[in-house]
Amino acid sequence: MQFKITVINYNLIMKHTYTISGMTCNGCRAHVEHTFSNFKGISNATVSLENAEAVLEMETEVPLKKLQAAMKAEGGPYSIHELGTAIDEVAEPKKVEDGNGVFYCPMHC
Ligand SMILES: [Cu+2]
Repeated sequence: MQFKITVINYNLIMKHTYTISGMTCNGCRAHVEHTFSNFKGISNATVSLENAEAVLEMETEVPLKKLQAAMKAEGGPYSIHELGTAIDEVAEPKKVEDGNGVFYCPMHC
């Protein structure tokens, strides 16, 4: 008896959008993006400061808990949540104005 096994190699990329809280400037945005860009299983990460959202592209489902752990391990006031379910568990960082309308990020980024 003979078996013929055909492997179909398809590239199915899932895109998931998450809510990110704790970002106050573009440096924060870059930091979060960097964290997830280097995360195993994630092929691409795009973070929007304006929408407080991250779009993560992955080939296999990465559990939210793992993403949250990665975010926590990075330090900083950032956290990742299911889209639209961010709880304000992180106190709003204080913004300091220098008189020229420039805000400084508490993360110094
Ligand atoms: Cu920042």
